[in-house]
Amino acid sequence: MNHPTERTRMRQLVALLLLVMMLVSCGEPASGPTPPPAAGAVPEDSFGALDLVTTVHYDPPIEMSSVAAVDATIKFLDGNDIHNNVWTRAYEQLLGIKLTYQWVVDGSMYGQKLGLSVNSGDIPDMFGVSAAQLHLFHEAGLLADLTSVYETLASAKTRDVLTQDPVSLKAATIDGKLYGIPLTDAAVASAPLLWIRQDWMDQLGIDPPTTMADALEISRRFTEEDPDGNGVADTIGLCATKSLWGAIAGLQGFFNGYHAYPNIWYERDGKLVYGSVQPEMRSALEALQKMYAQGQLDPEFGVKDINQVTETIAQGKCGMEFGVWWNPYHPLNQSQANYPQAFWSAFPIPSVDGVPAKSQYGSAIGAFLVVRQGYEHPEALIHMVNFWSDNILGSEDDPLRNTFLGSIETPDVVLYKYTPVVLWEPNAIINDGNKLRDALASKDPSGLNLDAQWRYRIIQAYFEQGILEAWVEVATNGPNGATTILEEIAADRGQLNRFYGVPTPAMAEKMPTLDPMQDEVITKIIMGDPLDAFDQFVENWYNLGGTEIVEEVNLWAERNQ
Ligand SMILES: [Ca+2]
Repeated sequence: MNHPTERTRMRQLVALLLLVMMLVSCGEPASGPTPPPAAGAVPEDSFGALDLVTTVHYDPPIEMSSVAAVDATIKFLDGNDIHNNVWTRAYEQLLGIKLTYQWVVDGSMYGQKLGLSVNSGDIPDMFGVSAAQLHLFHEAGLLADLTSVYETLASAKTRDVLTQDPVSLKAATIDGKLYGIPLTDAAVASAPLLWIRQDWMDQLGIDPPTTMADALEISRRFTEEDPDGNGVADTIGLCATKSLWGAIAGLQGFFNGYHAYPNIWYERDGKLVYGSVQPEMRSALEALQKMYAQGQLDPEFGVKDINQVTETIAQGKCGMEFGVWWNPYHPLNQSQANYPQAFWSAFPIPSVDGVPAKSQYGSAIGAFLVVRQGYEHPEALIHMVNFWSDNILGSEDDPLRNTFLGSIETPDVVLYKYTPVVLWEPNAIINDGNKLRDALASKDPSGLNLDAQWRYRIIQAYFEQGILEAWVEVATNGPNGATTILEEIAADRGQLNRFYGVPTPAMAEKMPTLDPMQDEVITKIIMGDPLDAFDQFVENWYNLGGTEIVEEVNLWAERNQ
């Protein structure tokens, strides 16, 4: 056993590391002190000392104009700004591309400002667009066809990252031609899992759930059998928010246990159907209604927002929630802060029958990089993407990562925010978790990058020194952690939203009415309205525009196979 003061120091260190990593992984700049200013102006870049891969060097250099969204929270090292930073210098020195920004605005103003620029004919050579803008600008004939430059110049790693998510290139393809580079991210990260208070299960001698019947029984026992042992009936089985859906205490994971997929489109009998109006919804609603009637949901869930549910979790009153893989970082960490033994374990969504349940998720593609029609070097964008993919993605080289992404010692300076060319690997969370687990199993962290080595130390601190705060890293990336479930979901236990286009005309017009109608009916049924209200809702949904939306979505699917 360690000396108490040493344990305290270790506990503080773990808390600090978790905080720092959370800031880094969220990309949220910290509000901490700014680093001491460096002497002189812009520090010398040490590109020559790095083992960098490039696929072009324009000589003489070419010009490329762009536009940038830079929020007030983004910090720069001394002497740097958006026009002169490690990324602009790397593009110029290493690739021969002089990247300049015609204007720079706050992220919230970007879409509007871009629309004004384009309308006035002032179109940058390369820029970021939303899915709607991609289609709009394409229809106006403003965008370069990137099909052949992508096919001939994209590096193996670029192709890999752009095909890990099967819909990302499709989302940038119009009439068979590629008009943008999708800015990829981890789609599976939004897939729901079931989080359960492991310490309560242990207290009551409960085995892990495999069926929804098991999950419902756990909910009942958490409500009726005083799992926190305080002699008061003050706990509920399942947390939910008034908004019903979301990454924290959302109910979509519960519905998935009944093979129901609210709010997404999936294939059934050769057609795309809307999950919210399928018959499987009814059995899930029936189960939730029963749980509510028996006090297993918060009686006031219909008015509680995410902050109030977070408070319920922090107070140690809630035993289960359907959420995403990172929930231990927030908000589940708060129950451990108040109850040191609190430990939440992730489980795959249990199934109502013998068929494994699938977690629903949607494409993570929200934006694309495009090139102006008529720009002399459309291929330059592909070389910039290659530079990112070949050097940054999967790199275990700490000096390289520190140079281009940011150093963990100055977490408020997030260097990759200075370039528009940022693609994350859809499978990175899974791969990183597996590397970490391999290192833990062999007790050999030497092959891990700095960030992973810190995670390794945090998990070791939990098992070897009993530092309970470290449970969050154990529950996510430790043995049997949440990221192992993401791997199953990515393989064959996921239900991907098959509609990834811009909203169809009827969708744009009718969904703003249909969505609130749906949520109101669901909330009321859970709180006791007759189940027949669901059948009435389905009829209304089709009559009030749903029929038209289904037709349009299936026409879209035929054109986008
Ligand atoms: Ca109690």
